Amino acid sequence: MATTTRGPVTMRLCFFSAAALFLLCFLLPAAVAEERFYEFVVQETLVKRLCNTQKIITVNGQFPGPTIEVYDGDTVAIRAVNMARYNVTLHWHGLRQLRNGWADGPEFVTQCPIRPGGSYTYRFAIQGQEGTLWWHAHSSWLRATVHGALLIRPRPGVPYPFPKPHSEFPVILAEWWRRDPIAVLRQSMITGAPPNVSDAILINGQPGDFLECSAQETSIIPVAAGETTLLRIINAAMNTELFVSLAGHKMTVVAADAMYTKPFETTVVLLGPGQTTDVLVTAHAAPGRYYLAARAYASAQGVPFDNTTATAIFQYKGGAGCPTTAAGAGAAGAVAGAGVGAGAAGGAGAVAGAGAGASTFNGPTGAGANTFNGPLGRSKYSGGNPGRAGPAPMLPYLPAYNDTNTATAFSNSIRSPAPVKVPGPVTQEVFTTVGFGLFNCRPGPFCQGPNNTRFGASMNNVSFQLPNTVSLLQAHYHHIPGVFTDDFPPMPPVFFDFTSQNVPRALWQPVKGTKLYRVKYGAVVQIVFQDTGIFAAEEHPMHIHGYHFYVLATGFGNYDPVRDAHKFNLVDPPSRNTIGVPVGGWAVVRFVADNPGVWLVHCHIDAHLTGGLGMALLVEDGEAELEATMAPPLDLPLCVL
Ligand SMILES: [Cu+2]
Repeated sequence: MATTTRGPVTMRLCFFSAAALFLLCFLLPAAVAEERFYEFVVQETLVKRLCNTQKIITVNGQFPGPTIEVYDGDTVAIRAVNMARYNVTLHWHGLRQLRNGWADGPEFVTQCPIRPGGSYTYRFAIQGQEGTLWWHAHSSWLRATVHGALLIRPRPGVPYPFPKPHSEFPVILAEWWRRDPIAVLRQSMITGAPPNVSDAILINGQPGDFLECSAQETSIIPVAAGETTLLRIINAAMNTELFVSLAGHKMTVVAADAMYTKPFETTVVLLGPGQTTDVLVTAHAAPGRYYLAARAYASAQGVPFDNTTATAIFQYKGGAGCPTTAAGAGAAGAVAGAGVGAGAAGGAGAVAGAGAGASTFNGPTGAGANTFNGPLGRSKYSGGNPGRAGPAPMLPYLPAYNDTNTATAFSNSIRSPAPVKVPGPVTQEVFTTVGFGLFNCRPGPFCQGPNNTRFGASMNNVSFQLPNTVSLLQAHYHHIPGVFTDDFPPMPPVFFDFTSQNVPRALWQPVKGTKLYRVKYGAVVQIVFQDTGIFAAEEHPMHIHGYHFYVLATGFGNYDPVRDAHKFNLVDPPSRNTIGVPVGGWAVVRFVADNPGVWLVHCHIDAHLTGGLGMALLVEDGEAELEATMAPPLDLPLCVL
């Protein structure tokens, strides 16, 4: 993928602005901010997984997709060219996109899709954010294979708030279907049944040693004894919350959702789809090979899930059982120790195939885009598996699929590193249920949900419907009537024992609508997400576009505003963009509405979003010029009205 760096933004400012800025330009180092350009070609690509060759949609032929590496303060332009046969949009998950919803990406929320043959350049600034984020398609189910890491490094000269790790490695978790994921979705849309569960969990594009035809391609994470590696873990899975464990090593959590956290040690990490977690691992075990494993946290009882275990190998350079030379004589593939050692500091780790017979692990290639090529480079490899060229790696402890205690303990450990100023008092409050619903239908082929229904989901009983002619943001900005209403209810239409396992059937059927909730610019917004027991209670990872929010409290059962207000953490709550609402429980989040526009709020489990588990906030403009949504870019994809 081509990456070029254009002139520093500060220099450009000098040309275009007046004397006051001129002085500023002298004071700021020229390299403080750069404009980075990427070209993302969305295209069909052949890949082999689970013994079969399939066509998937990728960016630039890579799966996982290219890594974007930028610095805080940079401006970024990503030209998306759609060479696939599906409509597509791209979303930059966790980026604030201040006043710039046009670059946010969710289809029919902030833009119409990029049609096949079309293109759109996403332009945005990184303003005061650093850490691990990711990007993904936000159209239909394309994000199953159209996703990648988005790494924001601190401004030059600004250190991490922890000792600089010797190396870094993205760990991208995903799901694989033996079929086209779009076909899986379509089948569900036709029949009304929930979509089929995936066939394998992936780590950096590979299922690992325990799935058929996969062991030879298992992802390797090369480490050097005594050195510390920063693992940037991203849950890009469509529908599965995942536990991640590493054999023989403790992990120290230092960030979540691109916000630093109070460091804590753990043996297991939990991530819902959409979430990221950075962990430091010091290689102080006996040199050798250790499995990094991921498998489901399936919080809903009696609901099918993908129960496979994905593995990668955390491999010491030159350790016992770790090949050190690139013998490459066809049979047992070798790991080139020299390549591993080179240039381990700084950039993201890169795994790239060396072609004929042997697999070589190239060290990080330094700054710039696309240093993580994932497994594609090794896909031709047909000899022995590097990961199997020695003693079997040690397997880590993994919690049981339904281990809610471990999930809760992990989530509750995440805190801001220092006391924060929690905004208050609250000026706008929304109490919303999040959960399933079942639409009654006439028994037949289009009524294949549980007990002759069509499967759905809702917030406050509204099952969210996207428009299909123009996006919500365009309708808002251009005052186009009839696209949405702004009457999303700030509380449920009926109060009941939300988390009971016996919610009366009369309450199971939601109402379809495109309802937005209007927020005053500058309002202090508090949202209580309340899970329901309708059909099944399940943990829902709720994501708010355009914002980070403080998570003041979570709990089980029904939220009680009097009792539970005492549980609010007003000292060091974590700041996140995606919060797992506990199964059969609730979560309270708070933020200042300082970003005007239309912002999707939704469950990041795509099967639930597809069912309608979403809504959108309409944050009004403030009074000042810099408090208003920017004008749309000229190349915003045309809508077919
Ligand atoms: Cu959900």
